[in-house]
Formats: sequence, structure tokens, C-alpha cells
Amino acid sequence: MVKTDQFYINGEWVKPQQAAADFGVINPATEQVIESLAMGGEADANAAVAAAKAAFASYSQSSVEARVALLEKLLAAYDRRYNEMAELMTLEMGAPVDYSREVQAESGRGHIEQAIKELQKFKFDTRMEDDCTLMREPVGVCSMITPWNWPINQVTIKVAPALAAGCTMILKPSELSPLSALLFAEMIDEAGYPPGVFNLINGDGPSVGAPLSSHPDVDCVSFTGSTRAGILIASAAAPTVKRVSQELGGKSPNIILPDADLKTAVEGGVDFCFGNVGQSCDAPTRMLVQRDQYEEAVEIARQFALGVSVGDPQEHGTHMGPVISQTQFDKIQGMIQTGIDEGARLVAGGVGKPMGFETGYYVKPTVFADVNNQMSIARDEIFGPVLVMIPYDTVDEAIEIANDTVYGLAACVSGTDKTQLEYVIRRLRAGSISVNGHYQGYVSPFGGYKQSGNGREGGVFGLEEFLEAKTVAWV
Ligand code: TXE
Repeated sequence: MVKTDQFYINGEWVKPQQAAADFGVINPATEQVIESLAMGGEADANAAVAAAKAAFASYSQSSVEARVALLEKLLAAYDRRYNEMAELMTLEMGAPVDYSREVQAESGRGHIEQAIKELQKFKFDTRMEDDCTLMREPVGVCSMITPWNWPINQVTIKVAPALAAGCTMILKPSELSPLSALLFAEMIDEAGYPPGVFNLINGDGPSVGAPLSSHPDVDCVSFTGSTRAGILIASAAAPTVKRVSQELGGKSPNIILPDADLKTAVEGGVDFCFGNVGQSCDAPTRMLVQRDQYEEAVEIARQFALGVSVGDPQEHGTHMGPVISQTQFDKIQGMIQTGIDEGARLVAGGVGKPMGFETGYYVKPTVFADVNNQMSIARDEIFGPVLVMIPYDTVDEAIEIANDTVYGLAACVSGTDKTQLEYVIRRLRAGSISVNGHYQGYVSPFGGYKQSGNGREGGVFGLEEFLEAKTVAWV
């Protein structure tokens, strides 16, 4: 098991400096505390920042070859302990074992591998048209604050490109899912990174996340989580004018055009919406169907939802595990009740746990029909397996409904006619559009328009988030 009573600072495992009460890490399938997590405070944050600052001078000047070699060692360490990583995520956030291994753990690996590829081909120095030299340099000391829904994916999508760029960093993973991050710190240690390049401390948002956001020696904060916390982090960072990149919430639309293969599009849309028990920021939670096809689509979605099995995450096979916590369970139940109270038609699922699941934070796969876009269930991020289906009359109305949200992270569109697909794609205000399916990869940028955040992660865009631009004019 990982060292839940210690932090990784300056290349060593150390006890917290401040005696905050431990946090019980809960297995959401059993509701049992599985580990007692030491929680830090401002003194620990300061120690980690000091270590990262001291390490920056040397690591920022290291050669590309040296950074590639270290990332390759990190990837090898990841591969050696890949199964452990998957098992820890099943324990801490309830991802079914197969999903944990094939999707969650794989995504962590993918970002490290991609960072190596980007680093090998990136041009750090470029001659400009005016004979100036453009130098791309590491932004500095970075704070990284991550959530629990894709625990290792969200860690590596930040840490790997930052290491590639030559930055040093402090990671504060979610207190709900710290085990995979602690294992990752062991991998960093195995890879042989110089002390202080990567530091990890645990704690909650106000005690550790806030000082990591406001610290004057931190040059950049990279955050993934709720829009609520994102606003607090940006406010805390503002007085020191540091770079802040944020990947926040979503309420992604899924427009099914009249010439789409209805069954394939609806089933694929429900499946994507329920993936990771709906705990993905890009989940297409609002399905938009043309009125003539609406009832048929609702029936397809209903049948699909009824066929989704809920199950123990320790068991093999395709099924949905629990959501992360009692808090999230209660929030989702409250939203389902709100949907009913606001007059939406419940066609599958509903309030309460699925039959046979008294223990564990299990939620019924839920579908609402007759939803209008002003209802709370169409506006607020639910972060559970809840799909809302909205009818539209014209394609322009569908686009208007799709864009009528404060979010803009992702969208889906299905159809056959390329011209019409392109018409829709060009008008959707979202950072990623999946056409006739669901794209997931490591190369293209991921991030949001509007209140879904700013900045982009993934591939070369993720690397550039951690780089400054320096102009050198030889006059
Ligand atoms: O997130 P928080 P929560 C959304 C989703 C979910 C809701 C609440 O809608 O229902 O957020 O989840 C740290 N300063 N997403 O409450 O609080 C916190 O310790 C600095 C979408 O769990 O945002 C953790 O490490 N840090 C999302 C991280 O922020 C602070 C993924 C995320 O926790 C802080 C997760 C503060 N003041 C939830 N307050 C996505 N975009 O994928 C909290 N934190």
C-alpha cells in the first residue's frame, strides 16, 4: 500500500508539519474507510513550494535529451506498476476493475507517452521573420490541483507535459482519491527525478489548495474541478498575476440530426453519458432530437438505460459502479427529484438505489424526457448517470439550445450530410466536438469555452501551457 501518512517533498517522504485531523478515504462500493490520509496545511504547502523553487534553477536548464530519458524511466515505472495503479483507482473511486485497467490506468500511461513524443519534436528556439529569436522556456513553479473522477488521467495530463517543459511542481490531488497519486509519486521517485522537481502534498481545498494558488513563488496554477473551486482559485491567484489554467464543468449537448442512424446515435449517446457513472466533465448529458423522431429516440434511450447493469466494481464484466461519495450521491438524488418536481417525464431510473444495492453509493441509470432547456436538470452539471432529452424543430433551434448554457467544454453531433454537419460544428461554442461517435485521444487539445475554463491540455497544447515565450532581439 502507498504512504498515506506522508508527503513527497524534495525527493523524500516526510510527515506533515501541521497536525490537521486525518481524512478517512472511503471505498464508495462498501462505504468503509480504507485508509487514513494525513492532511497538510500552509506550512507543508510552503515547504513544497520552496523545494520546487530550489529545483527549478537546475531542472529548467536540463537538456531535452535528459528530460526525455527521465520521462522514459517514468513510463517504465508506470508500466511495472500498472496493475497496482488500476487496483487503487477501483478502491478509491469505484471504477469497475476492467474499466480501471483498460480506460482509467491507460489514460495515465497515454499522457506520459504523448509528452515524450511532443518533447522529442518540439522546437524550443525559432528564428522569427524580423530576425529575433523566439525561445520557449518553462513557466516556472507550478501548482496542480486535481479532482477524483479521472484521478490519474488528470494528474498525468498536467505533470507529464510540465516535466517535459522543464517546470517544477507541487501536486495536490483530491483528498477523495489520493491513493493513485501517491503511487504516482513513488514512480517519480523510481524514475530518479532530481529532488524538488515533483512534490506531492495532501489536504483539502481551503488548507492546501488555497495557499498553493496564492503563493508568490508559484508561477502557474493548473486546476481541474468544479467551476466553484475554479473561481476561488483564480481569485486567490489574481494578486500575484500568475498564469491560471482551468478545466471546469460541462453540460455538453448531443445533437442528433434527422439523417443520423437514430438507434446507433441514441445508444452511443446514452452510453457516453453514463460512462464513468456520468462523472466526466465532457459527458453529453443533453440529448437533442428532432421532434418527429423524439418519441422513438426516447424509447431507444429507455431500453438502453434499462439494460445497463449496476455492479460491484471488483467484479469483471461491463457494468456501472458507484459514484464517488455520499455527498455526490445526495447531490444526484436531489437533482433527480428536482427534475421530477419541475415536470420532466422520468422514463428510466429515478430516486433511490438500484435493487440489491443498499450499501455503496450506487445510482440508478436515469433518463428524463420532455425536458426544456430552462429546467435545472438541463442547466446544472449533475455529475451522475442522468440523461435529459430535449426535442427541437429546426437545426438552428437545436444549435441555439446547445449553446444556451454557461458551459462550453464539449459537444456531440450525429448525422450523414457533411455540409449540414459542418454547418452545426462551426456554430457550436465548445472546445471539442465529437462527430458520429466519441473521440478520446492524447494528441488533440482538450479544454473549454465560456465557464468550462481556459487553456488547453493534451498533446503539444498541453506542453505549451507550461511554456513562456521569450523574444531575443539581436540589434
Ligand atoms: O469538486 P472540487 P467536488 C464538478 C462536478 C461535481 C462538483 C463538485 O459537478 O459534482 O464539481 O465536486 C480542490 N482552493 N466537478 O466538490 O471542490 C479539491 O480539494 C483550491 C467537475 O469534489 O472542485 C480537489 O482537489 N483547491 C470536474 C479539487 O479542488 C480547492 C471534476 C476538486 O474539488 C478549493 C470534479 C479551493 N478553495 C468535479 N476547493 C471536472 N472538470 O472534471 C476545492 N479544491
